[in-house]
Amino acid sequence: MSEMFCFQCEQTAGGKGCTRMGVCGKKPEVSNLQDEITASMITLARALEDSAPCKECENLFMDALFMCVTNVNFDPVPITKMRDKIRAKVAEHGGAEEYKPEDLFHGDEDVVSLRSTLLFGMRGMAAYAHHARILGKEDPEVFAWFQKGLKAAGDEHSVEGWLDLIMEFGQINLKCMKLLDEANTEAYGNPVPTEVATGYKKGPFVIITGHDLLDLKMLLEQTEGKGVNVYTHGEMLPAFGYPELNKYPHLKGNFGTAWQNQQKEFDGIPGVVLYTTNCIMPPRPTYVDNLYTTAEVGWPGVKHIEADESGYKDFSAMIEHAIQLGGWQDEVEGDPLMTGFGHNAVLGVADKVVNAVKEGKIKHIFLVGGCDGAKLGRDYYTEFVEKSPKDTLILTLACGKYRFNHLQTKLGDIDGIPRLLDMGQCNDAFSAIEVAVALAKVFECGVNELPLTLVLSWYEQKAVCILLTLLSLGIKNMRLGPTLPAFVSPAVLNVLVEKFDLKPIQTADVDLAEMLA
Ligand code: SF4
Ligand code: SF3
Repeated sequence: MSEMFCFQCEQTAGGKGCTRMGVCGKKPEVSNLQDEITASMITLARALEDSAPCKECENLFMDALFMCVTNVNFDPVPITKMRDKIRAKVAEHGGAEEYKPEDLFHGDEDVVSLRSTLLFGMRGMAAYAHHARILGKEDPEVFAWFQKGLKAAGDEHSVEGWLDLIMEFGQINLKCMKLLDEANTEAYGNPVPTEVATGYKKGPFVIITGHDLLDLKMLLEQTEGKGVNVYTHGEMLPAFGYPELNKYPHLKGNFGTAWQNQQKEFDGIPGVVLYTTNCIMPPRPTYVDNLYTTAEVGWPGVKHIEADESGYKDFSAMIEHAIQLGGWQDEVEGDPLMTGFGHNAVLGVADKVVNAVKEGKIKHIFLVGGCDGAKLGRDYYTEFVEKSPKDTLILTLACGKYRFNHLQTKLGDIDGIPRLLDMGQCNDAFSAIEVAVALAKVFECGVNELPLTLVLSWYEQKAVCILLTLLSLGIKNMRLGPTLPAFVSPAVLNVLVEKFDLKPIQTADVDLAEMLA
């Protein structure tokens, strides 16, 4: 009898499922609570079926789904609280047939696969919806879909019915990413190509990681004039592209690389770290006391900062802590990185790109994007970019870029267009879609006819929702790695291969040769 079952991320045990303890550090208690949360949400969605949309329930769905994303929350206390809140809502609305945690894994392999795909995708979208909502952006269709999707996840469907539902979800997630793009660009301006310092300066500091730009904005405001520097980490790097965030001189640079290196990079640091979303890893004793979490993130015993009624977060105790720790006593200068190539910046030079394609100076465009992770097989992405011919452009996004963003200078440019263009965080897959659609218009063809190939890396559920959006747009011939999701059954994979030519990555040499043939 296994103590838990979770197979939602790429590092799942043995490529099948974590049954005794999560490879990520998730304990059975937390995994089982997350299943209870998911089952209770399905019961609540059933109970709400005929009632008018309930804002409170929509927010609850969103936050609870977000909380279940890999590497977000490992603390049974807030997770139990969340479960009880949902159960109280179920009791308030009453009358629905109870959906039980074991029902999540009930049915044949393909049904479990399809149900899990939908639920995991929704977890990813919930994170994006959360970021949009705190910036005041809401799309009723997106928010109402949490209830619709959860209710549907508890229903029976044919395989075709499940696939239709998953494709519908992909389109809703596209709307959600658009909403977040609007929220970010309206709040902080359109990203502009920006050079980002790496290494660090003398003095006290806060490192901010995760994906939440509003947390960064509040942190920058509250550290202003206090002699405390702020560094981005992981998925926060693209913040430098936004004029309204980059205008603060004490936003000094980017520290470290992608999430899986944090235990090494944060070891013994003389400053504090704020986690705004995933990915938090089991902290080492050498830095655990310097950590803070906020929003849906949690780790047992790590200090948590809540927003007040108006959304304001008081970071003063954390900033004071950073001052007391004293910060770095020396300076280290690393090679700069470039970011800020969002859709506005890329489409701003669209004429140049189009001409270079027409003149044969750009033969192919690759989107090499997605999550990073600990697996050795992820060197594929470094090798792929290193070996990509000089007449190819590489768009990238999300934390997988740390596999090759240090190669920026070496990769060079084509007629002044840098060959490597960092479009931003994972949700900025929206930017890549905008660019692809615009290019298809200019060349009067479909996106699949463009000299463009998507080479994706996945780890957690945000990558799942993005993949579903790309499939729902009919994008074919994508490569996915480093391994295929354990929750995709062989029969479901067959459908994806037949319908969309989705392929697992092979070797960089073989894939490049195939794509450029
Ligand atoms: Fe295992 Fe991933 Fe689930 Fe963690 S999130 S328990 S590593 S499958
Ligand atoms: Fe990375 Fe955790 Fe997915 Fe936003 S920070 S992409 S893994």
